Amino acid sequence: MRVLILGGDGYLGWPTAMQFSARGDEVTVVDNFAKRQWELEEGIEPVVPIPTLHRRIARWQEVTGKTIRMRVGDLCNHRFVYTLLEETRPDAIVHYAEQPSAPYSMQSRGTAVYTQTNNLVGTLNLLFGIRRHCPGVHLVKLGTMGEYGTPNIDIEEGYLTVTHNGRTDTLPFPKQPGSFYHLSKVHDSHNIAFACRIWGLAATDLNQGVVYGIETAETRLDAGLRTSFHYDHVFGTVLNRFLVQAAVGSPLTVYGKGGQTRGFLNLVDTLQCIDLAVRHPAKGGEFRVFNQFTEQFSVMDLAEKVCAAGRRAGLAVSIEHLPNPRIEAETHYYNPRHSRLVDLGLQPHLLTDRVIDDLLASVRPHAGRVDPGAFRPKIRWAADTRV
Ligand code: USQ
Repeated sequence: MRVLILGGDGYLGWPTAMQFSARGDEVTVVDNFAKRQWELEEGIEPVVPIPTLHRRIARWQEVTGKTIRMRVGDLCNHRFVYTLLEETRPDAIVHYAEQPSAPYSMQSRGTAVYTQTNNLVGTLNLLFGIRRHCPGVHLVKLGTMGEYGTPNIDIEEGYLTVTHNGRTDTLPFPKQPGSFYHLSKVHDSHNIAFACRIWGLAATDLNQGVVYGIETAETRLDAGLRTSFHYDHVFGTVLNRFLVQAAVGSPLTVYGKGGQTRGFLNLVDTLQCIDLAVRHPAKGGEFRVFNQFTEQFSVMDLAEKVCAAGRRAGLAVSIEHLPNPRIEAETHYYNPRHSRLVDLGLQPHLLTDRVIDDLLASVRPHAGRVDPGAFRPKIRWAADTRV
């Protein structure tokens, strides 16, 4: 199968590319290295230095004998997208190539406009490129559980059947996202659903929860194949941040009460879900939605798990409740359905004590490189938001 991985230099994109290549698929990765520019802007670095994509691809070839092809370019340039699709003729496209940080999008008018322009225009160019050059391709698009927000009812997988004034229909589940980034994913979902409806394209929208973890079967093969792992207040996600904070003896930064509950999944399960979605494609005209996470936790549940793992490892770990820089419910109902990927065969790797101990052990050797100044949140949703 010919697979195109958009955003192939990133935390999820690079391990995904290696997994498909390892299984014998013909893989092309695409990136414009925008994330490396955002890191420079924010003055932050991944916990371990990440070699260039060129060097990682060369290393992959040395270690496995397999070839990953690369195209450098920006999806916001439609000519680049059209040429890419015309020349590679993919069977499946996995689309990660978006600005993924909620705090980054809430930093200023400029970063909000950039996030939505970058994410929406890139995806729109892709949809037009698919229609023109490969209308039969299966588009697997990374969305987010954050599209739904935290409604006071059960969250379904994409659609809700509603009876109103005696009539019944199945409609897109209502969306109440919590940042301009999460909103960009909602707008993308609408654009992709529309393209499926009017042009008969085939797409799977993966509403993914918060990912944690640093290693996959392929990153373990060689230190030069590592993926980018962030612990800073802009790109670091909550459990990854807590693990690094614990490793260096900094208090865990719980925002507000910590009752915020989200769906979570291990990086290795992200790869499993992508593989399942690609191997079981949506049909022409279908806009298929899966909720992609394996279990749910509150922020305090995670902080307590990391404290306990710290104790088992002989580390003194404490929790600090910081004023919440975000505007979000700190105690709320949360019950999203997530059975469609399990129906396809997903076998979850859950967050057991053993797993969390291994995660902590894998970040500890890098403690000397950590900048504790990157832990404290500096971007606020309101009040002093720069305009
Ligand atoms: N939080 C803390 N302390 C921290 C960091 C975060 O209490 O040090 C809290 C946040 O306030 C929030 C929750 O933890 O309530 C999750 O925050 P996060 O930064 O881990 O995740 P989020 O901003 O929601 O975004 C991340 C990814 C994004 C993806 C999303 C999935 O950056 O790309 O779409 O997770 S989901 O959350 O399900 O929407």
